[in-house]
Amino acid sequence: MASAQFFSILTTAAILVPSILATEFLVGDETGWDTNYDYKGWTRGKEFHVGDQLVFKYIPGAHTVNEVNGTDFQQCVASAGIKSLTSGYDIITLTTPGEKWYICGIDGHCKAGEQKLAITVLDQTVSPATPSNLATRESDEACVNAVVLSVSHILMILETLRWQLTQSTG
Ligand SMILES: *[C@@H]1O[C@H](CO)[C@@H](O)[C@H](O)[C@H]1NC(C)=O
Ligand SMILES: [Cu+2]
Repeated sequence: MASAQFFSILTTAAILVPSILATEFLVGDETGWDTNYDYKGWTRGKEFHVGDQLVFKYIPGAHTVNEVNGTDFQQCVASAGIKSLTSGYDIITLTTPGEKWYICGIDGHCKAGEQKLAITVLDQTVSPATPSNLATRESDEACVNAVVLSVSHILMILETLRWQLTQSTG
C-alpha cells in the first residue's frame, strides 16, 4: 500500500518539477506585441530555453504573429512564414533550440514599426545563473525545494503510519 502511494507521489513530482522550471515570457511586458517597441532591448539579459513559452498579447486584428526564417526576418516578409497566429493571445512553446524569428504580418508593422522579435533558444539544461536572470532562477529553486520538502514530508507521514500499523498488529 505504501509503495503504491510512494510511486504516485514520485510521478506527481516528476510531472510538477519540469513545469515549474519552465518560464513564461510575456513579449514586450506591459506593452505586449505592438509597433515602435524595442524588442531587441526586451530580449537583453533574458535566457530562453526549450520548454519555455512566449506569450504575444495584442488586440485581435490589430497585429499577427508570424514565425519566419532569418532571411524573411531581415526583409520583413511574413507571407510564406513557418506559422501565423492571430488570436491576440498567442502562446508559443519553444520546442527546439536555435534561433527563432517572429514578425507582425500587418503591412508596415515590421519594416517601419520595428515589430519584430529574434531570440536564441538554448537547450533545457540549466545554465549558470547570470545576475539578470538570477531572480527567476532563485524562485525556480525555491519551488523545487518546496516540492522536495513536501514529498519528504509525505514520506515521513507514511513511514509513521506504517510503523503505527506494525505496532498495532504486532
Ligand atoms: C525562408 O523562407 C522563405 C519562404 O518564406 C523561403 O523562400 C526561403 O528559401 C527561406 N530561406 C531559408 C534560408 O531557409
Ligand atoms: Cu502589427
